[in-house]
Amino acid sequence: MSVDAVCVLQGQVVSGTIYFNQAANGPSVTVSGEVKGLTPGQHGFHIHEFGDNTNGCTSAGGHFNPTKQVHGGPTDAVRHVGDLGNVTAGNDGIAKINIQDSVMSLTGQNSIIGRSLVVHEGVDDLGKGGHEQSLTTGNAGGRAACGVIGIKKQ
Ligand SMILES: [Cu+2]
Ligand SMILES: [Zn+2]
Repeated sequence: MSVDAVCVLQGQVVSGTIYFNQAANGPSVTVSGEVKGLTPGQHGFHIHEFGDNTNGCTSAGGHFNPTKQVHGGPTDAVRHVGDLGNVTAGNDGIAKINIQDSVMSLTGQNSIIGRSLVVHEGVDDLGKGGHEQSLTTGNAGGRAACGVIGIKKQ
């Protein structure tokens, strides 16, 4: 049995639907789907700690970080579990997502189910920007849209 999850991203102008799949005991999570309404270019894309949208995307908290590391890029050894880097929108404002990640999971300690997915207004510098927020948020700016990751109906 594989595990399937889904997140409906909702913001003022940005929206999208993102799917997560992991084979039974599989080593990685496949993240796929589409985000629309973005400005062209790169946008930070992270799992945040809480599946709480009571105060909009703000109440999702910081990046999901059960291992207490500093912020990084998805291919870095040192990163938050929630760090998926950037997604890139074309001139049509659409970003097509197809990511494989072997740090986060849909089961166990690093499970992202019940947490939030956030897409940002700006670029995630992957911890390398030298800004005071680089090592916590990647200095990716405001939260353009968010949604709670839930178990998908089969
Ligand atoms: Cu974020
Ligand atoms: Zn992070």
